Amino acid sequence: NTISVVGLGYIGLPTAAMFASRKKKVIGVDVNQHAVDTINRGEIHIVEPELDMIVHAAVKEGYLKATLSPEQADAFLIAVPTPFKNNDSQIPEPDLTYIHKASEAIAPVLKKGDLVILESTSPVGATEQMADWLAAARPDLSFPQQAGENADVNIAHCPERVLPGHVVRELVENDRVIGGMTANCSARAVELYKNFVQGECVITNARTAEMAKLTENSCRDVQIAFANELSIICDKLDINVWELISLANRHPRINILQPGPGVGGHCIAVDPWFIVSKTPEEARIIHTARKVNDSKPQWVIEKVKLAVADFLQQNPEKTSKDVTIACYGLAFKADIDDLRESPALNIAQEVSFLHSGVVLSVEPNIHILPEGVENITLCDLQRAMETADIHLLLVDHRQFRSCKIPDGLIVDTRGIW
Ligand code: SAJ
Repeated sequence: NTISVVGLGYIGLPTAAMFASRKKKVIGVDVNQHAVDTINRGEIHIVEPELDMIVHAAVKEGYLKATLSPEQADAFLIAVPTPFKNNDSQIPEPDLTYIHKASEAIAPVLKKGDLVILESTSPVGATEQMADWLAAARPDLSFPQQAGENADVNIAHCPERVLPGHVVRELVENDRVIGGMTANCSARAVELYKNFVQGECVITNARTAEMAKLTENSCRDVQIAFANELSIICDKLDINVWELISLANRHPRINILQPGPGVGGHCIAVDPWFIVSKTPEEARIIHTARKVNDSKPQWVIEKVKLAVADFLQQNPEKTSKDVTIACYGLAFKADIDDLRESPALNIAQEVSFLHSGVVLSVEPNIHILPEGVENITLCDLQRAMETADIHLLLVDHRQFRSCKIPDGLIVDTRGIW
């Protein structure tokens, strides 16, 4: 049987490659011509360890091909983005346009007996919504929301839960949550994933599967918010928050996470809003956690302003134009090169914008800044350490953990210096 994966990004492409590596015929579909061409040459357009070799072999052996428009298959996996709507609402709302477009794209080639799986992280109800879109486009076929177990097409939600940088291993080893719209939908989805998943495939319904994924990332966001709030409280009370946390974590039932400059990436800072926008009255802790984490960068910027004021008080012959600030780390977390939704990058840009003196940024994982990233002057670690008056540590990259602590005023958002 043939499997079609719609959306060949960070999740879709590795998933397509895993099926193909198990000698399944896979048709990858993407709207991006560049992605399609790159994959058909046996190359990849994203950064993920080990993936290039798997895609190369799958394309060469003829198990994987990419196209712009869907073709007939027996199973369709939808792995498209679910961003926010572009409105000014206080509570960002999920935008299901890509799921809608993917449903309309596959509808013409759907046939009786097919399985459609939604993998994109989605608000509760999105799988039922997708089923309604498919039903509207194909009135000649029956779907589980009308026909239950007698439906012509089976539908399930199986959220991805892999950690960027470890996708190839985690796709195989992680347990999968399988939320079918009916028992038969779940059973068919399990059978499909068992082609390469060695973890357990645990069955539930579609709504619970949607909520499970959002819950995992919201739980982490709330825990990080607790650590970030503690860091602000401790700063006021003149207590070292990292010492405090390591002491509290000696309790057998306490495990506090680490404070930082804010929460970044395209998952933890996004998914909790999918819960808050659905249930704004009820989701109080989840909403507050988002606000606590989102306000942390501003707090860090205020700390930098105070450091500049301290420096000028100690060096009355200087003005703020004479003060050099070095920012250490731009990525959204340690030891990666991903700048998307990075609080470190935002802070470094804002400091460069506000400060009248020189602002240098050190990012050992990036040699050339991606297009569109402005207000950043890259500098090597050694030179930044030697020339800056104020050192702002934003990411706990291994290079910063192992170097000597610089002289001068330090604002350390990660507690490693
Ligand atoms: N962070 C802290 N303090 C901590 C831990 C993290 O400030 O103690 C910050 C990081 O610096 C980063 C952000 O949180 O800015 C998120 O990093 P992360 O490592 O917690 O998570 P992601 O975004 O790389 O991946 C998460 C994972 N989810 C969970 O761990 C529950 C991953 O398994 C998911 O597949 C992924 O989201 C996703 O795609 O949803």
